[in-house]
Amino acid sequence: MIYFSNINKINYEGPSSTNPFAFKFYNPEEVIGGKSMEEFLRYGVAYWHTFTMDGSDPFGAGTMVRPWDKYSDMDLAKARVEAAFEFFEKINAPYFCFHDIDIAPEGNNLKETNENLDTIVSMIKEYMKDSGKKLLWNTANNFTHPRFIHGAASSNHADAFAYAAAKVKKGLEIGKELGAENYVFWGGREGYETLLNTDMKLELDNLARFYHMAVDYAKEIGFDAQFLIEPKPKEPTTHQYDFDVATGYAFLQNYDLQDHFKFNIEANHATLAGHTFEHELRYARIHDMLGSVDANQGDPLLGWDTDEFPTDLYSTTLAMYEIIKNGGLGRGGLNFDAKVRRGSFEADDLFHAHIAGMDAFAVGFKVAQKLVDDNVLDGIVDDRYKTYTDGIGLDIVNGQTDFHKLEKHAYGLSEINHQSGRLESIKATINQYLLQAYAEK
Ligand code: XLS
Ligand code: NI
Ligand code: NI
Repeated sequence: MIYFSNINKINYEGPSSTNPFAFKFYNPEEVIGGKSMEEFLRYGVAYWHTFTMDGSDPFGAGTMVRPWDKYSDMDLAKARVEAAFEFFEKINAPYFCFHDIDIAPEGNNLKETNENLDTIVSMIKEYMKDSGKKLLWNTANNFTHPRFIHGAASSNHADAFAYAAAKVKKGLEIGKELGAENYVFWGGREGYETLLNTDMKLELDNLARFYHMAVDYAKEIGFDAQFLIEPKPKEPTTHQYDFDVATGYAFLQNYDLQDHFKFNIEANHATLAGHTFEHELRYARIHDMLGSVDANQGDPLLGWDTDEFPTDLYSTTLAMYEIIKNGGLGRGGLNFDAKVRRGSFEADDLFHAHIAGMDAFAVGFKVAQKLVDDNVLDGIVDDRYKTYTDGIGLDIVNGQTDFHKLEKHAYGLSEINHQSGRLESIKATINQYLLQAYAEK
């Protein structure tokens, strides 16, 4: 069955196109910095936001009008697979991502749930074979069902821990079956509501035990995907243990897990943590821990994870700068963990939203590559830190000094010769690059 019958494959038509169903900037074949946009950006569609969610929010019922909604249960799950692959093809995204419960309904018990999953997974496998679309990552939803009321691997209840483990075990098997490039752990309820009833030490230890068992099981079944932790500071918990990249990295190091994981960085989670998107990318990159990206954006006027489609070109440029500096995302990609607004309820909006996001990162890629090629930011940074390239500065970075020598150096100083940080000039230059990238032609 065809679900988006009024829409053809979305093609690149260039910046001056007025066709709403065309890419203005995302040209899959265009080579930038030696890689095609398609190869480098590795776009992925999030199954949950695009095919599963209904637009409900804490204040109102679902609004989405979807051509597959006439079905229910397993028929609905199958219809969604058909619709999803039609969508991947038409939007021209090479990857997709899902949670277990996005693709198949839960049964009356774990066994039934897994049977439902098996049916849908074999269907997805066929569609993948025919279409060439690939699974960027899958994950287990260990937060929606009431059994995870107090968390999963960090639950106070051992049975919840076991149930979560069984779901991840199945998830790893599914990942292997479908050739997933990565496997994601987002700690939806891995945190606490209040310290008053929480054994933080036990919860952290258990979370680490859980991850170690997952690593062991993946090894046991020969599933070689990159494991990813997706940090988020809060929501739905008041404090989530993998608060941000720095916290997550310290956790991984504490528990000797750092060699088995990288990070999946989501823009809106970064801002919820009080960071910029590029801060999280930078922190991961300089520690060689940047694995993949959940591409979205928050609303500065709302305090929660609004998961909007990314349209802010300044942000996509600075994000792409980090990704280019990282040498790309390796096995990761740019997954649109983003949802259309509740008022954008028509099926066509799914296309408009993805076009907007794919175009926004394409612009970011092009502008950031130009910034790299012209050595704009590196030049500024090199100049700013030049005192570490000789004299006392070089001694500091080479570990050839101590407090005695530094004191002696300080005694000899009358004033410190600072230079301006030139923030306004730098921002103006970035604006210039943003506008010039498309003015040239
Ligand atoms: C929620 C998260 C979630 C993860 C996958 O805030 O972003 O969607 O990406 O569980
Ligand atoms: Ni996410
Ligand atoms: Ni999120």
